Formats: sequence, C-alpha cells, structure tokens
Amino acid sequence: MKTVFSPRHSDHWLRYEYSGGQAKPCFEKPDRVEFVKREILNRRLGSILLAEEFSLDHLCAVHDESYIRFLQECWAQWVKEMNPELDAIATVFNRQSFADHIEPRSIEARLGKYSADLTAGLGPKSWYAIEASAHVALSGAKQLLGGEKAMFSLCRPAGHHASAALMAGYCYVNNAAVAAQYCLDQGCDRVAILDIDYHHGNGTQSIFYERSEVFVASIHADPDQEYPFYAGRADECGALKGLGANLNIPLSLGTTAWPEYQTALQQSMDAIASYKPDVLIVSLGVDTYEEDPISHFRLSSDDFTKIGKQLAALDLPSLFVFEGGYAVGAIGVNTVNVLEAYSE
Ligand code: SP5
Ligand code: ZN
Repeated sequence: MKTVFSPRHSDHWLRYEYSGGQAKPCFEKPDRVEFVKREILNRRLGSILLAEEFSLDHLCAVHDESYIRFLQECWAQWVKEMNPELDAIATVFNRQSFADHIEPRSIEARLGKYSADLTAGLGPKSWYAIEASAHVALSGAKQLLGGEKAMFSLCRPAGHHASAALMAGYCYVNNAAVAAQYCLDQGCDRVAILDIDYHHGNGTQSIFYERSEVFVASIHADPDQEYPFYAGRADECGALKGLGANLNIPLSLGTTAWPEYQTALQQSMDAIASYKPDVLIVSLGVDTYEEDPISHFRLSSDDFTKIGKQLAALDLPSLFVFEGGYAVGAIGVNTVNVLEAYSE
C-alpha cells in the first residue's frame, strides 16, 4: 500500500505540554512520524508520495471558517500581544454563552474561544504543519477514490480530538473528518470512520453526530477514567438524522488486552459491514500499545498485526489516517504491523 507524507509536519512543535499541574517535555513530537516513515521504508510497505495541495474549502467543509482563520492568524497576533519566546496557549476559556456570537479581539480571548484544553498550543509555524496534515489526508482520499484499494495518510498533527471550532488533545484540523467529507463531495453516499486510537475520537463524533452519511465507530479507553472524559460513553448513539450512526465501545484501563480488544473490534466491524459504506476511514492511533507512556491498554506489537488482518477481512476501500502513539521506539513497528495486511 502507498503512503502519503509531508515534510512540513516538522513545522509544528511545542516547548511544553501541561499535565498533572506540571509543564513537561512533549510526548507529541516531530520524531514520531519520522520513525514511522523509516519503518515503512525498511519493511518496503510501498512507495511514499508527497501530499498534493488542496483548497481551504475542504477544511471549511467540516470546520467553522472563523476557526480556520484563527488557526492561520494566531501566531502573528500572539507575537504582537504576548511573548514570542513561548508557545501560544490558552489561559482562559469561554464556558458561558454570552459571547458565543462574538469573534474576540485579543489573542488570549481567541485562544480561549477555540481551545478545549491546554494540550493544543501553536508555535511559529504550526499552521503550515496543520494545513499540510489535512492535505496528507485529502491526498490519501483522492488516491483511494482514484482506485487504490488502501492508502496510508501519515498525518501529523493528529486530528480526531478537533471538532468544528475547537482544538484539543494535540489536534487542530480533523484530518479524518476532512477526508470523509471529501469522499462524500466526490460522490460517495456513505462513509464509515473507525477510530482505534486509545483515546475517544470526540471531535470526529461531534462533527458527524447529527448526520447519517457518516457512520462513526470508536474503540477507546473508558472516559470515566481517561481523556477526553466528556464524551465516548456507550449510550452516545447519534442524534436527529444521525441517530444510530455513532457507536462507542469504551474498554477498561489496565485490563484491556487482545481478547477484549478483538471482541470490540469485531463488534465495530459487524456494525460497519451492515452500514455498507462506500469507503472506510480508519483513525489509526497506536497508543493502545502496552508500553505507551501516556496510555493504559495492553496490546503487544504482534496484536497490531492481528488488528490489520482482522480489518482487511472487511474488504472495503480503506484509508488509514494517522492519529496518536507516543512510544516512539515501537511506533513504526506497531503502525506498519497494522498496515502490512494491505500490502500487495
Ligand atoms: C491524538 C492523541 O492521542 N491525543 C491524546 C491527547 C491526550 N491528552 C491527555 C494526556 C493526559 C496524559 N496524562 C499523562 C500522565 C502521564 N503519566
Ligand atoms: Zn490517542
């Protein structure tokens, strides 16, 4: 299978991430995708293509225009009003609705309007990486619709925590959602998204929650115990026209190993098969790995091979979009283990 990549990912890096009341070195760092790329070359998974350029309209098809404008303008305004030596990050949040219709003037207020947490800041050139990551996803979708059986979009930054007008959890533009909407715009009737990142794909869920043309399934750590905490429960099934088109399978932290995971995977695949999508988009995070530094599932490297084999049995045109995974030593092996089932 072919991979799409953009070297522009390295334009995005932050000085710190905040958790447990502390500023720490970032788990989400540029190395991550370089390790994956190296493993793709070593194992000869297939050729690596550079992302094509696409119009911003494809991003605005799932995100508010004002939010995309904010992402583009943020750094320049941060430099004028705040400290150019530090990451642009929110310190105040809009949790009341009085100002919802207002585009705030100050960068502090804009950051707060468009952030859900402290783990999505922006650096000097972050926007270029964010835009390129969406282009990586769009290029993969374009190749898929052009007749490829399966594609891998090696996106960074990740996307699945980003909703229509909120950045969160290392995510800015929802790459999988942008790709799904592109497939619909190009003539697909139904798209399924399967999110197998350790964390619930709350951004993806929220974008498609009231729509029937995109079925969203997610297998993830129980939000009673894990980020993103405020979404991902089994009783969230979609609303209005989207009722029945959202499936959450939360699993317990600490105890989830292959037997439990395999059952959940099969359950999500059965639901996807009966939805009969034209294409499948897999939000592929490998932070379900037993040695992941911020996660608590117990999948081994061999288990990722089993995931790939099981998914391939769906026999759907499939676009893999890269999301999380922070055990950099094994991130390449685990990712390629999933994808290998699709190599010719
Ligand atoms: C794309 C993706 O995987 N985003 C994940 C965002 C997770 N953010 C919350 C992380 C909380 C980490 N707690 C760390 C405890 C380390 N001992
Ligand atoms: Zn994750």
